[in-house]
Amino acid sequence: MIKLWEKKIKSFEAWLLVSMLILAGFLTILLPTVSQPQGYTLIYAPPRAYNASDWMDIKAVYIKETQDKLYFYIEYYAPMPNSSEYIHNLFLYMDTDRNPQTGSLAYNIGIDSYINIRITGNNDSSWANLYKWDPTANGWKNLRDLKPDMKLAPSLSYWEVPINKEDIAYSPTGMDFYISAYSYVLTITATKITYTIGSNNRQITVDGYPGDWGTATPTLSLKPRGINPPELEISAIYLANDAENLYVRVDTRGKPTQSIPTGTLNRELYIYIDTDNSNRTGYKTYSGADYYAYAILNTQILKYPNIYYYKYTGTGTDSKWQQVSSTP
Ligand SMILES: [Ca+2]
Ligand SMILES: [Ca+2]
Repeated sequence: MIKLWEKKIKSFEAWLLVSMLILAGFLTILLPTVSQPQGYTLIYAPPRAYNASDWMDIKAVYIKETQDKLYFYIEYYAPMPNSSEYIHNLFLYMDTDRNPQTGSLAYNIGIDSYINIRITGNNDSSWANLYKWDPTANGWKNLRDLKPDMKLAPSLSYWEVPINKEDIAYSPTGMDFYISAYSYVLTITATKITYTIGSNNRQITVDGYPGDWGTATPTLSLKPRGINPPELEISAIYLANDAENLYVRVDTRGKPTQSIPTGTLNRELYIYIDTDNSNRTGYKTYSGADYYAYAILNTQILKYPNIYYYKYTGTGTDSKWQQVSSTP
């Protein structure tokens, strides 16, 4: 009985240490939730990042210890939709000796090991690996495939991953860690559009308001695909030009979120343009594209839009591009 009690105290101390770098982790230990998974301790309940999408947001991180293993349990607000167009990618960095001088320094910790987990919504592409810092080679070594041991079912709203304490040289003094989580959705599949310069001459002011497009019919209308969340689904694309510019208007199914309180929401669009309408010039993989524009709208508390323009410099089969300009 006494032994058990001692063990419990020890592991409790370990959890306190583990949670040191995690904001609010210390407090939440004392406030277990009703839905807590069996045997786990809640170590982090992050603030809600993106209310528009439950499957993208992490709800809680739990940890469990046995004789030989540590288990991480990462819970989202909802399961991913069952499709290869949805992706979770997560990095769990661990400073297992709690020493910033050892390992790879990032996020203010000396990372000795990390876990990378990736899964698509229909589980057609997934991996889970444990990497360990190799001080001799000054690089990362893929130490273990964790996929066979972990729960990675796409219909679940959580991941459960065990790691051997021995693999990470875990000690009862605990560790510091940092979690970095990404969620992706493919908002439009590769789509080809033909536009003839002069077929839609317009005076367009690029301000986000569609009034100057008049009653133009879309160059391309897309069937509803039920993308979650709807604001990340493209519903129509319009093209127009004046003497100087080609204009692209992209409509989304839902109203775009203006700002999010934490984390980052990126909308990215690649437009490959075959300006001479010839497959014999440009990049053959993209129908002879001679240029491309990469547009990003980065939404945090504020918005940071930017477009980068690239010119093809390769010989047709190699992906060689040179940036020619950029504009906000
Ligand atoms: Ca370290
Ligand atoms: Ca071309």
